[in-house]
Amino acid sequence: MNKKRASIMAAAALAAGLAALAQTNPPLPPLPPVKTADPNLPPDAKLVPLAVKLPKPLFEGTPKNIKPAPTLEKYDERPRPPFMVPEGCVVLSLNKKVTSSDPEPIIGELRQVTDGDKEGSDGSYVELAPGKQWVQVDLGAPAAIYAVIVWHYHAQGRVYHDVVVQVADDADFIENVRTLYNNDFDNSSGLGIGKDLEYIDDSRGRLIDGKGEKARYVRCYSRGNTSNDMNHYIEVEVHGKPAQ
Ligand SMILES: [Ca+2]
Repeated sequence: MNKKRASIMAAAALAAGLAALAQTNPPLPPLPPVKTADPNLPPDAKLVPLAVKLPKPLFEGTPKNIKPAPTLEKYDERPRPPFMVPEGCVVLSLNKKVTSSDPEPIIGELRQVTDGDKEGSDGSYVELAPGKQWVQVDLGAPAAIYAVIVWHYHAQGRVYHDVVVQVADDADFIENVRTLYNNDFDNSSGLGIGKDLEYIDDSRGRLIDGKGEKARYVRCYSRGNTSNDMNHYIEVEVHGKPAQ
């Protein structure tokens, strides 16, 4: 094969490759709205999209350092779909009292978990000891909870393990404990087998449906992550309506 013919064939192969790429990767449509699964919503309830202020993203594209797994949700770069909740939801957690299984964090202070700063940079996250740890927000009074949004860490793609989010009537989590989210698929944290998927944390945080559960306390568990054994929290934001 002469040089000219080889270069024509290479160009044709490249064009065919690009065409195939364009065909297999059409722009994805926006994700449709998701409604809260509150079982007590009246059928005529007026729902509005939950307003969430997001921090600056610190990475783009699907993180390459995380291997796909059947227990891991496929990463989707598209904006989070509108989350539809009853009118009148507000942020209930701002500057509310935070306690933890690790009362003296390695980095940062517990109050940062509810200070409204969700940025991914150093200085905005709290680092807790390795292993199973939790942070807990006291809303100060019972409220109907419609969303718990958790930002663990988003300077780099990471999966936090055994993410369990619970609400309860009492600070010790003995009375009327309800689980909103649990992705501990092998019960390594001992809170029961979770059916939710693991996920890659990013600047959007993880929005967990509160389903209108009435509670005063919100507790978020984790047990290390794909980069190290530590536990990190940037912000836990609870949205809902103060109980009537
Ligand atoms: Ca914060």
